[in-house]
Amino acid sequence: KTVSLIGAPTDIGAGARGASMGPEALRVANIGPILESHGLTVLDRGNLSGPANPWQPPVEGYRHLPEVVTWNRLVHEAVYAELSQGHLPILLGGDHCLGLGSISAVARHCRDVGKKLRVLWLDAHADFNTSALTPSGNVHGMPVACLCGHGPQELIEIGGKVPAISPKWVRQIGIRSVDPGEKRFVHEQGLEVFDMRYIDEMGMRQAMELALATLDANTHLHVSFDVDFLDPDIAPGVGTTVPGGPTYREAQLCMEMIADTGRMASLDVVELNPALDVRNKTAMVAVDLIESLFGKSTLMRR
Ligand code: DIR
Ligand code: MN
Ligand code: MN
Ligand code: MN
Repeated sequence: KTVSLIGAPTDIGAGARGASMGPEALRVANIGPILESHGLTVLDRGNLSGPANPWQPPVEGYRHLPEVVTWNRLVHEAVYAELSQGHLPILLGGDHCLGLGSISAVARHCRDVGKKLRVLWLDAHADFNTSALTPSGNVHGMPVACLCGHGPQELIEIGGKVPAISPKWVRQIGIRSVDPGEKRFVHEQGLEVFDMRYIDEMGMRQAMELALATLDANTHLHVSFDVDFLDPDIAPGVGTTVPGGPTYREAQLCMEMIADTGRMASLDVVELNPALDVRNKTAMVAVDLIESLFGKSTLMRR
């Protein structure tokens, strides 16, 4: 199996600067060699090059919309090209607005080849804001809504078809911060959310069993891993920490259960912010969890 690393060094959609350094921090944490040690062929495609962050206030509910569109077009084309070659793309973000470019490319690929798509959204946040609902104007809080067709025209039509995905294809895990208007919209659109209350009561195992139910041999599983999914104790290097996230063990189980399906065919690793990290430990825990996503396990299992 061949995986392609695509660096997207930008914080264009975030509320804090520094996620632009994410790709390099993941490389410093040895993401490439570690994946190779699991028998994968790794192609590091280097970094995309896009507009600088002008660090301006929101305009009509969006910060940096033209630059966000440019970055997402670049990501879309890069991810689509890798999928077309039969490679498994790993997007190294960058902030989570880039999930729009990445997942719209995955959806387009699935239409090409007649596959079903399932999106696992591992995050502290639902990322389901619109310009009318957002408290910040930061587009990293909007990619799921945009993918489902709720967003500015130039952003939602990047993958051609609008909407790129249906809310029915999404499973969110680890959610613990949803803005008031966003909360209503999540319910209205029927997103399936396994929030921290659910994980507290039922456990990560039950959450993942349900989130991964009904995958079949024709399903393309996309994992969008916002590093702020993790508890800030183990992952301080993100722009928007939210207390009460999955522990190291819960996160490992989550990743191992995804690996067990054998269906993961694309991955985003986003929101890592080395400027806020401690000796690169968040990058290292992210790479450790990515190893589990690709099948690292303590013993062989039957
Ligand atoms: C907040 C924070 N919901 C917003 N969002 C995210 O600004 O829309 N932080 N995604 O990482
Ligand atoms: Mn996110
Ligand atoms: Mn988040
Ligand atoms: Mn495929």
